[in-house]
Amino acid sequence: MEFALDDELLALQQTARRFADEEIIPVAAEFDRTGEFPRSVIQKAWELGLSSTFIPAELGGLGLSILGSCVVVEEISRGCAGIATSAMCNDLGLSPILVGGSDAQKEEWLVPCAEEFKLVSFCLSEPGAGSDVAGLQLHAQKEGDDYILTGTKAWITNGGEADLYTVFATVDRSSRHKGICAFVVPRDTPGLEPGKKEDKLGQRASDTRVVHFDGVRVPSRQRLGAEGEGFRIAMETLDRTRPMIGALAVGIARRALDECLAYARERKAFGSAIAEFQAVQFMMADMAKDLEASRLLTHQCAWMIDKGMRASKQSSMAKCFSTDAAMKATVDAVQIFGGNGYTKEYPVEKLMRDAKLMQIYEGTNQIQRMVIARELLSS
Ligand code: COS
Repeated sequence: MEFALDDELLALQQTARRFADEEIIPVAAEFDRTGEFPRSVIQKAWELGLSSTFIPAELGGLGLSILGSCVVVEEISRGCAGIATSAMCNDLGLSPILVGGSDAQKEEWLVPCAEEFKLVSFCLSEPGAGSDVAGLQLHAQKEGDDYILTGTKAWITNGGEADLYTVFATVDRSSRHKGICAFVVPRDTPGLEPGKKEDKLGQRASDTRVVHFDGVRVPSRQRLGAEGEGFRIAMETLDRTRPMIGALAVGIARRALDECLAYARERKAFGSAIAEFQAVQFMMADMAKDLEASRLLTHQCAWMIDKGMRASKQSSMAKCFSTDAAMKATVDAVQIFGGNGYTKEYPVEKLMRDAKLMQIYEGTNQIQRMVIARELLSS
């Protein structure tokens, strides 16, 4: 069994690490404060090959493995999880085309995203259907050779910034998952309107909005897969992208540990550095062991997907374990920093706010436990 990354991935990891140190960490607090969208940072990440990493090489993309994408995302997230979420959202948004698109659709939609910088959104959640995907309501009315999309999506990352949206809608609400279809919808299609930007607790550099579809006409050649295949396409997409969320969480936890190690060596109490105290050492030891376990689960899952194996259970395990571990690590990081940790002068309160979202998006950690339990009971 080989745990080492190959030379190519090590070089990409170094590029991503340098990019996080030089281009993200210096600006992360300001984007967090203003909630402004860091378009130029994400564009630069794309130019360096650190975003839209899934597009196959034969279509002009990087053709990075899921493992490779996880290595990159961990580094970017160490810089800022909000910026990492925005950059990684392109792979989430493009995955339905990879999973369910024909060769002609892949050529039509993926090649332009490899050739120039574009942002992509994945429109699955709705105001009344976040966890219950089969209950989504956005209606796709067949009219001749077109579909007319009507309804609202919610919590859409890159919702106000994307050039391209992959959208899940139902032709028949009563048939639950069997009625769902996936569509590719360019931003300039009449009737597609992003709504108000959410004012979030954390990951404030990422753009999260409702997106309205008011009679959006979409030709059936923009439907991915057959009518009714949208649910499977959404699930297989999430199986592929949840390890990336695991990697994002590892990036946050690693930053929390690095910040704590530096602070605990400097900060004095009772006449010595607080790093001398077991109470502090044990918190940092837990952070380190949980982050190693998170990375191993995440990389194993990514490796399985790259080998073409079904990995729903491992994908949910990687997402759930790593994001819970990142939450605990960042809460403990604030504790180690004490009063300082609770102020915006130090970076750890942002890590804690950023980590919280990870237990919620791409399927809450309760949904992940449901998927794991179903897989256990059905085998
Ligand atoms: N891959 C392929 N097919 C899958 C699948 C997967 N990972 N998971 C389920 N399916 C199939 C099932 O096999 C079943 O197929 P049949 O019609 O042949 O029986 C069908 O899809 C329906 O599956 P299931 O009965 O499990 O669906 P449920 O409605 O019970 O819901 C959950 C499944 C809860 C897992 C799903 O709604 C979910 O993932 N929710 C969270 C959504 C999420 O992550 N949202 C975040 C949005 S992105 S920020």
